[in-house]
Amino acid sequence: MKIRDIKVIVASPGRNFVTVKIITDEGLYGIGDATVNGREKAVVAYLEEHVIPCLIGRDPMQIEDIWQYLYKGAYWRRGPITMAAISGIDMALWDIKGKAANMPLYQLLGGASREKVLIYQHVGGLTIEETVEGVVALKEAGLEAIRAQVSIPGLPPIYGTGKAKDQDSDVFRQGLPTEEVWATHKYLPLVPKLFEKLRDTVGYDVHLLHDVHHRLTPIEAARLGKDLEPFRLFWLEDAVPAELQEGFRLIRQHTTTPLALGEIFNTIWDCQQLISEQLIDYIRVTSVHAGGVTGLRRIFDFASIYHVRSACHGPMDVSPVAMGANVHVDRWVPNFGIQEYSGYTEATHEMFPHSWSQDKGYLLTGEAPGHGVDIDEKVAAKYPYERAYLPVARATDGTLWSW
Ligand code: EZ4
Ligand code: CO
Repeated sequence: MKIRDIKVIVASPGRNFVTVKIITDEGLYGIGDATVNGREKAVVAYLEEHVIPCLIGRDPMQIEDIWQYLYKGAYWRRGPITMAAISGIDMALWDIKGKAANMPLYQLLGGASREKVLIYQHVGGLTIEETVEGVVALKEAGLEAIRAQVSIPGLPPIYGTGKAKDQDSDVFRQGLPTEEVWATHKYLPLVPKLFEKLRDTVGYDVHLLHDVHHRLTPIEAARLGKDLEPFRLFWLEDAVPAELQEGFRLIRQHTTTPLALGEIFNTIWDCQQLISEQLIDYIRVTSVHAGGVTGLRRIFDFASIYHVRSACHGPMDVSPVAMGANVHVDRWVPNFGIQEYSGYTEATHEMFPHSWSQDKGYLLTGEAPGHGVDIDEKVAAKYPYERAYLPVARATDGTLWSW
């Protein structure tokens, strides 16, 4: 079998997705996700100019060799753009191998360690009351794990907590980044109040999670983790930006609140120290950003010897294709923790027909060969690319903040 053609499809059925389609001379094809939220076209150029010409005519069964060729062979290793391109190609090749073997991906990996994959979904509110209502509703809908976020009173709504004020502004209409306002001293005492109210209302049967979006320093995160201990969080996510991995030693000395990290990591090297020193409990790398199925498998196996569990990032900008790859890895990986799932627009489901499905608080892989996700190119053509960004954050005095 030989790779005959590789297409890159960019479409925006609610948000932008970059999808790779590898077509073989035997008619089999595979699909991969290569989306980097807010930097999509950089990956398209990387693939079209630098990757695809090198792969035409190669044997698509040689997944490991192609991965190494694109990683070591580029000389310029790592980085989100390179690794998203590798991830998209890798996922599509595993899809082809699954179809050729007539086996679902989790079988190729070694078979199922579990029947279904635990997920968490998101609730955000402008007030504590609004967030509590949302959590109650999701719990009643059958969710077993829920991420809860709340806006800071007196400041405009922040990402994940409701419609931002400037979504009505010119900046938003021009597709430029919105700017959010941040105040650590107001946030730190607010979050424990939210979780106190949540535990009073829903009890301790449901898992509760919280995402800090990298906005704290280690000592501030240590304080927050300590204050949250009575409320038994499943985890505190992205407490601190982790370029300085040893920074997590400080948080760890002070709190038993479990820590999760990794949604912006690309390789095992970004989390090697965090894992080997047992500074985190969950590693949140995802197939589209950390080297595809090949990358995830390597990172999760490494994590397994240090009691660190998997928790693939799965927001709306991780496409249903990457979600398919994630769910198959989740079904296999022995040290599975949880899978994030924030749902998709109707148009996104229509554009990516998929064999995975949701059953209340779980995702099921289905039994289709490969990762079981396809792309409907006619639907994709209806939703052209639109420039869009993640927001940026500034402190109340204007200082640009981590996000
Ligand atoms: O900010 O998906 O846990 N999920 C998150 C997400 C990320 C975006 C980045 O593209 O924090 O909302
Ligand atoms: Co996050």
